[in-house]
Amino acid sequence: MEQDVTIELPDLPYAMDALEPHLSQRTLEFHYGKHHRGYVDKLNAAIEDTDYAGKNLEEIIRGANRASDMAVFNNAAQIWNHTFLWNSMTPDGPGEPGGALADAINDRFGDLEGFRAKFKEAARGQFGSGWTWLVATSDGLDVVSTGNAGTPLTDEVTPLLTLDVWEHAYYLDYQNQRAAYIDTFLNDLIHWNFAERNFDARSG
Ligand code: MN3
Repeated sequence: MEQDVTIELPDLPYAMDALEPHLSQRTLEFHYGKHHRGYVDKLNAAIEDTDYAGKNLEEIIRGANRASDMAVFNNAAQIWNHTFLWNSMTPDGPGEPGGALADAINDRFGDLEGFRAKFKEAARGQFGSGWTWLVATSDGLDVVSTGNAGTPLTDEVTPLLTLDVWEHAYYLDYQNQRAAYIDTFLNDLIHWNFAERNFDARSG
């Protein structure tokens, strides 16, 4: 019998060219259209006829991580991380954080510039491939990085924003200039309303 539930590639929340001139249509065509879609195709192939089939993405990530099933975990986490990435950026940026999140940023980082400096340092310092995140913990905010497909979804924190620092995320537009790509994210693309919604909805 065919599985009626498979993991699907979510739509991009904007058009392929919507983040220009900061990120090109060509980057999104590859990054969303090839890389993100590729993780979906690989995960669906990997979970076919297994106990993972029919589970949702978060269940697969949490279950696979504990079982050390790395191929399933890596593809599932990359799908989740990329969907979170697209939502962490907006063509209507940059804007500024508001509400309780703005207060939490000031408490933890001094001000918005302090947050940007901390995030940039972490994203530049991530060796090789990975992700940098703004997360809410039980004591406030933190900036963390995860290697490869790592995701804070498996930790006791609430992800608020992420930036993909794999080279495939920026190479077509910025070549090896990761710092310039990070600055563009921080200054032009961050979707603060998305972070605020995640912060206000946190459970801890
Ligand atoms: Mn990527």
